[in-house]
Amino acid sequence: MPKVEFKLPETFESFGEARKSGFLKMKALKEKGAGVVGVFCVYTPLEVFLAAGLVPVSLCSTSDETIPEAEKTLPRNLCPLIKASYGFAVADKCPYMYFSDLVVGETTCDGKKKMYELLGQIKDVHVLNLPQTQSGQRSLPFLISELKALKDKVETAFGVTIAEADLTRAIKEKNAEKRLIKEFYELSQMDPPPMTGLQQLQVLFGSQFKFDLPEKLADLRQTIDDLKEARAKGERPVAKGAKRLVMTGCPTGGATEKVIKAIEESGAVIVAYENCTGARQYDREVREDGDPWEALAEYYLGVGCSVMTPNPNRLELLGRLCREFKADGVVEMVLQACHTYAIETQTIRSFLSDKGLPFLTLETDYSAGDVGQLKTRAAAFIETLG
Ligand code: BJ8
Repeated sequence: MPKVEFKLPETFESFGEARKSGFLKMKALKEKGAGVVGVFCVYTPLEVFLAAGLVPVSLCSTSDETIPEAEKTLPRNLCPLIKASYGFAVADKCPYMYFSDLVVGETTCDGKKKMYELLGQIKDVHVLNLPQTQSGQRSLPFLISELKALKDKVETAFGVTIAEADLTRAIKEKNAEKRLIKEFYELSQMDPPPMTGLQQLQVLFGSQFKFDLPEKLADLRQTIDDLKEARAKGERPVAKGAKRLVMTGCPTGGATEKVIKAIEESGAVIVAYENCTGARQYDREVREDGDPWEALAEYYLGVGCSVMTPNPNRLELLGRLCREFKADGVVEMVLQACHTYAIETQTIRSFLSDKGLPFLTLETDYSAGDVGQLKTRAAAFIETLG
């Protein structure tokens, strides 16, 4: 992307630094007696922990730092996200894991399921069982009962009681956060967008490590306002005419920023993330009326992840993002050895081909070894967009 002079709003930096500065904030929270729950996946219902007055946190899983440690136990030919998650735990290098009183895993892909068994030998791990399909009559009641089993576990582990009113309050709080994050990333519907895809990702990723909700909401609001003001003053961080791409696939952030950099250094811009770090997590809200356990189960059952079969919700969201963000094409990132996303690529390819949207899929891991190849492939794809 051609270099354009642009002064970043200061709040952007606070999001970029959030994961690191969050370590100290978490330490301070623990010293005040806070209960901490470590999580890995977007299927984990954070509302349950918030309702119990606990602090949920995303555990370290996005760097290759501890993969050699993990490979002493796990097979090398395994998704880097799973190896990194386990490696950080056994090497005791993730402060968030260290501070977690309870870790909640989920039965998403096979690799994670089996890794949680090993993790259970060093931490208190509760596994949330998920149905494998969103369709049919049995999935919703199954998930409701699993959410209630999680409630029981939390109540026992932390000596608390979760009343329905607490859960409804937590649902409303999370919905307010989702609305604001959506308002933030939807700014990139502008042409040209008011931020690069890397800047957008850093806010999305960093927002997971701000634990004080009112402070997080205030920072998000400030970031939105600053971006609008900068735009009104004529700031243009993205060149007019840059090809607009939607990202899809496995979770992005940390080591996989290399994929975003390869694309944006080749002249295109990522306008939206369908991935878990983005719209897959923030596009919808949990219903605020009726039974909160049912509402929660409906919401989580609707997450469009490739571990579900079939997975129509991913197609619906991806198609909508492409329309709303006026995409010129779609790039998918698949982590090495992630079978569900790698196979679902075929469905995505034919879905986008029917819409006449160019599609590139990039398989990668957390190492820096393929940066040159990623750049070559991204540049060649962007050139075909005209
Ligand atoms: S809701 S995308 S965070 S499962 S670990 S499936 S990359 S082989 S992370 Fe995920 Fe939840 Fe779905 Fe989102 Fe593949 Fe690796 Fe498995 Fe992975």
